[in-house]
Amino acid sequence: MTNNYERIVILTGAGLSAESGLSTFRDKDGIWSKYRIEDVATPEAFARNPEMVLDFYNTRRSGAHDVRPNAAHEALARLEAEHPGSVMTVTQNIDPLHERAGTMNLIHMHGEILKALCAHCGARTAVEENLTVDLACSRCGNSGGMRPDVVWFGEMPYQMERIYAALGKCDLFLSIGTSGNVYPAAGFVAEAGAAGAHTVELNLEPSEGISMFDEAIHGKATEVVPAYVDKLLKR
Ligand code: BJW
Repeated sequence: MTNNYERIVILTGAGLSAESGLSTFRDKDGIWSKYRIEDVATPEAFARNPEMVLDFYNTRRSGAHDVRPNAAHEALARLEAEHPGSVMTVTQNIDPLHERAGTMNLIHMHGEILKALCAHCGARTAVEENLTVDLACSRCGNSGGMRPDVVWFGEMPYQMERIYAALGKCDLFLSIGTSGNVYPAAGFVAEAGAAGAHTVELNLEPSEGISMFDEAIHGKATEVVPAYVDKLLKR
């Protein structure tokens, strides 16, 4: 059998990076078991208590410096490099593990922990160190507005037009390591399915949207993703 998929779209979530040592959100010991969303992941939280929000992301940024991609990130980079058609990876993750594995055609729809966003002028800059409330923006000079470049609840995820255009044309959609709780990402399977794509979930356990997928493979990302990519590339 030949691999005749021409356009693949891959959606990834926190489960993909779990075996690299990064916490997921909704698992038993996940981030939302220790923090309340409304305290750290909304624009209102940042307006109310910027120190608390910056601390939350400063801790996660320091954890992102030395973190390494795992076998699942590497398999997806190999798929992009070796698949004869197009492969677009859309990640909800703010960590840099896809790019560290070598993925090039990548959209960080929920932003990037290693970037700062100036709420005053919209400048996006690389950031290695902690953000503080008195830090001034290198572009506009204003202080008080330097926030992590991440998409909080109630904010519009990035590059949605590009993502929906790709979903509307894809013939294979893979959803990997995401619980399917957060929209608009949770709705991508329906978009891809409506476009006629074959839809596959690869996750530790059935997600919220399991009934919408044509196929599901459950197991650890470092096991099921390389095996699936091998199968796809050998077809
Ligand atoms: C493994 C594994 C292993 C573990 N191997 N697998 C009512 C209905 C519908 C929508 C809404 C609604 N009310 C509000 C909304 C919209 C809202 C939303 O979806 N809310 C829901 C909670 C209901 N969405 C938004 O606000 C979004 N914006 C938006 O809709 O814009 C339009 C708009 C704008 C303005 C006004 C009106 C409309 C923005 C969402 C932003 C999400 N932000 C976060 C934080 C970002 C930064 C950060 O990282 O801190 O993004 S929340 C958090 O959840 C993070 C993640 O990207 C996101 C998704 O989580 P993910 O990746 O799925 O992780 P988990 O933990 O949930 O799942 C991990 C999975 O992996 C599990 O299934 C495990 O089993 C599995 N796993 N180990 C394989 N080893």
